[in-house]
Amino acid sequence: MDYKKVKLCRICGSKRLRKYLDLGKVPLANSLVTRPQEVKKYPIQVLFCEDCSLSQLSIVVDPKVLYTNYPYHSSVSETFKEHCREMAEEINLINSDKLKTVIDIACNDGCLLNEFRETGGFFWHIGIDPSQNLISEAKSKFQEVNNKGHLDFRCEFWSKEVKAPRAQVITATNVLAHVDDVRGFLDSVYESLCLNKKSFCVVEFPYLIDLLDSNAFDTIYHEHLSYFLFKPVQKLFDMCGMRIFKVNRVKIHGGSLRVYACRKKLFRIESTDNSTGKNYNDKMIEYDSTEILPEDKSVKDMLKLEKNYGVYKIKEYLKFSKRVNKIRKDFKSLISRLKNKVIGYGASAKGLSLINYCNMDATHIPAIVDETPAKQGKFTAGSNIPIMGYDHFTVTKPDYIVLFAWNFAEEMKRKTSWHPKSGGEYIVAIPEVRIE
Ligand code: DWN
Repeated sequence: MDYKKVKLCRICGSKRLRKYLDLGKVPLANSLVTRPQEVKKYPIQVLFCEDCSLSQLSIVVDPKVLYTNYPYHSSVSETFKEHCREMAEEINLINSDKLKTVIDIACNDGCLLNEFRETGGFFWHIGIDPSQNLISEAKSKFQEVNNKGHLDFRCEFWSKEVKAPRAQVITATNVLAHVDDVRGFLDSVYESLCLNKKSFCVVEFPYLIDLLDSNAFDTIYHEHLSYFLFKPVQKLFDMCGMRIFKVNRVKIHGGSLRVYACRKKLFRIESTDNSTGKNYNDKMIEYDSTEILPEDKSVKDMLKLEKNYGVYKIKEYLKFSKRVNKIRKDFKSLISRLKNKVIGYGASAKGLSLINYCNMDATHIPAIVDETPAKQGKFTAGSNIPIMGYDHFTVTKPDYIVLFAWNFAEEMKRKTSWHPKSGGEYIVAIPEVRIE
């Protein structure tokens, strides 16, 4: 069996898990195939923890199956690159050390570390990712030793067993939601943060309130094991000896949270005997990290916002589940009506999940254009839709383009600015089915 069932909440250990969404059985979104074929399907159900309010999938697929060869390349999107640049700049403002080590967990193709290299001072940066194909590419693109520093890549899962050096900054974007043992993951972050400096980690993940607000049920698939609110995440960091001192809402991927956290206790060395010039009596003094990284107002504001939303009770989620059913019906009927006139744009995991949730295939969507070379020439899993390069637009000149990566709609419309001029239009399914 390449998956296991979830019996206890992965944050608080509660057994009180209630199902609020069932999307049937679907293939793994990113397991693209080289020719049309039947593939294995796995259940998709979401459970709500009545004790800590974490939403989580009912099963965990073996991560080696999901990530050993991973076709998603984050730097295909210019918008994501800009996002990484802004993030690196914000982090450099909080820790302006000229010499620092940054570890990027789940570094994908090295997009974020490249921005640190370009915006920071001297460095020894390390990217860690379990996907062999991505690490090989990142190494050939970026690995270097020069007079400014050393950028290094390692193929490994970040887990409680990982052996990593200490770092002033640890970043983890779009990975916490993919992890089953979240406590082991954060315990290793804790171990790797420097003891006595302004050291912190920055963790970014899709925000459940944005998912509910925009009906983004297509972002619910086997890679995303958890759907986070701020409160359970704060509890999780606390359980791992850390404290969130700042949180931002950011627009990326349809709405995410960026949390900044540090060790609750730090250490400084105090010399008790200056007369001998020796350090025998030096002492490690423990102190509270709020002295150097005080809590920002954003932390209390975020808790207040969530409380007002009513997302600590299952009622909101049951309403969401009804909205999902309507979108599935509307999308299938619109595409069935226009089926000979559409081409998809972005073979995103969310798009391929949507297609499967609506029981569609190549008779509905004849092709999907994607600019990731690793996806081109392949077929979507289960729905067997061919994935084509950008040139396919020029050949087919579709009347309608379905934006399967609605989170990058602006960028995709910019890249197809010829399209409306030829009389065509765009279709999106999120937050509701519409032609725009
Ligand atoms: O957490 C995850 C996130 C952040 O990214 C993953 N589990 C997997 C992945 O999800 P996704 O595949 O839904 O992500 P995107 O970034 O919405 O996918 C966009 C797709 O569209 C990519 O295959 C790249 C492609 N694309 C393109 O061809 N031209 C994207 C843009 C912006 C473009 O201009």
